[in-house]
Amino acid sequence: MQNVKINGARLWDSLMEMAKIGATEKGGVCRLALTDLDKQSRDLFVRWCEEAGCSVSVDKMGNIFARRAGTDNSLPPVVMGSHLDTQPTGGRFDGVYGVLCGLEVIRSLNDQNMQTLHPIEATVWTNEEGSRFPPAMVASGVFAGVFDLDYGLSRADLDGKTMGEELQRIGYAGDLEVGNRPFKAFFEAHIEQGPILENEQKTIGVVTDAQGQRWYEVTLTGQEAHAGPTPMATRRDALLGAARIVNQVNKIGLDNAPLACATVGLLQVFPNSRNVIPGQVFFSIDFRHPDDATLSAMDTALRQYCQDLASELGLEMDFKEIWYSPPVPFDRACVDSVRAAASASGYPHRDIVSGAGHDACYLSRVAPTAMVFVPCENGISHNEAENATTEDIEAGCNVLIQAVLLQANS
Ligand code: HGY
Ligand code: MN
Ligand code: MN
Repeated sequence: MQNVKINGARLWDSLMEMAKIGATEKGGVCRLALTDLDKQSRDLFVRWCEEAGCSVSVDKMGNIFARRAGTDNSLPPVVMGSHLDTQPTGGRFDGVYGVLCGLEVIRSLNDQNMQTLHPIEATVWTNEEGSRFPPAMVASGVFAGVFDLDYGLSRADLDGKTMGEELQRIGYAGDLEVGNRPFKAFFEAHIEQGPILENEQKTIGVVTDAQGQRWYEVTLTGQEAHAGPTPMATRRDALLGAARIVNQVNKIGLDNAPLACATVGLLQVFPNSRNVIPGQVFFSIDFRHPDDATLSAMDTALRQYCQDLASELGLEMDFKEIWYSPPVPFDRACVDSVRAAASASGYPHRDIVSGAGHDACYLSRVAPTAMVFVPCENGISHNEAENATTEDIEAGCNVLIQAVLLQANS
C-alpha cells in the first residue's frame, strides 16, 4: 500500500456542486436519465475531467470515459465509475459519489505527481437507474454484451421517447463502439443504500457479491363500468386484481425472508376516475434475492398466483418478465485489494452483499470488478433525505485510490 490520500474537502465540494443540478426542495436530486439536467451534469463532469488533464471519449450508449495516461498506454486501463442519473426522488450521493470519486482519484494523483503503469479512467454509465428507461443498468449491460446496441438504444420511456433519440438530443450519442475494450480492473464506490454499515459502525463495506433481480410488467384488463349501478358480482375490476397481486408480491417476499425483497413501485390505473370501475391497470414488480434458485422459486410462485387470480376475477392479463440480472460474485483479487486498502487505512470494515444493482454487476462480466461501500444515514436512499458524512465520503475514496493503485501498478 502507498500512503496516498485524497482531498476529502474537494470531493465533498464537487458532490455539493453537482447536487445543484436537479436539486429538489427537500434537499434531494431529480436528474432522470438523458434529460437536460443529465446533460448538464455530464457537461460539468467532462469539463472537470478535461481541467484535470484527461482525454474524454463517449460511446454510442453515451458512456463517458475520462482517461489519465499511464507510463505504458498499451496496457488496459484500471477503470472507476458509476452513474449520474437519479431516481425522481433521488439523493445527492447515489451514483454520483462513485463518479466523482473517480475524478478525485485522478485529481489527487495529479496533485502528488504520481504516475501509474496502467492508464486509469473515470467513467459515467448511462441510465443505471432504469427509472425513466427500464430496465436498469442498460448501458453497462450493452458494454458487457448482455444487451445488443439496438436493444439499448430502443429502450423507451412512458412517453415513447427512446434512449437513442434522447442521446442524440442532448449531444451524447458518441461515436465510440460500445464494449470490446479490455479493462485491467473496474472499481465502483457507492453508498450502501441500506442500514448494515451504519448499524455496525463500519466505515467501509467490502462488497463480495450483489443480489439477483427479476423485473416484471403486468397489464390487467377488466371492464370500465359505472361505480353506481353495476352489481358487485358482475364487475371485472382491474384494480382489485392489481391490489391482490400487490399483496401477494409482498407475501412472496416475506415467505422468503430474511433475504428476499419484493416491491411494486409503479402503478397506473385507467381511466383513473373516482366513479368508474377501473378497466385497466399497468404495474411493475421488482423481485430480488442473493440466491438464484430462491429467486426462480419466487418467480414460479408469482406466475402461478397471477394466472389463477386473473381467471378468478375474469381479467385478461399480459404478464412480461422484462429483466433478469443473476446474482453476481465480484472478483476475489479485486475484493481483496479493497479489503487490504481498508485495513491498511485503519478503517473499520466488513464484507457485505449489495442489495442494490450497480453498473459493476454487468462490468464484472468483462473485467475483474469490485465495489467499495460507505454508510448512508439511517440506511436511506432513493429518497431526497439521502445523506452521508464527510468523513465516510473521504474514507471510501481513500480506499478506492489504494485499491486502484494496487491494480494500476501491477
Ligand atoms: O435498483 C437498483 O438496485 C439500482 O438502484 N438501480
Ligand atoms: Mn446507484
Ligand atoms: Mn439507485
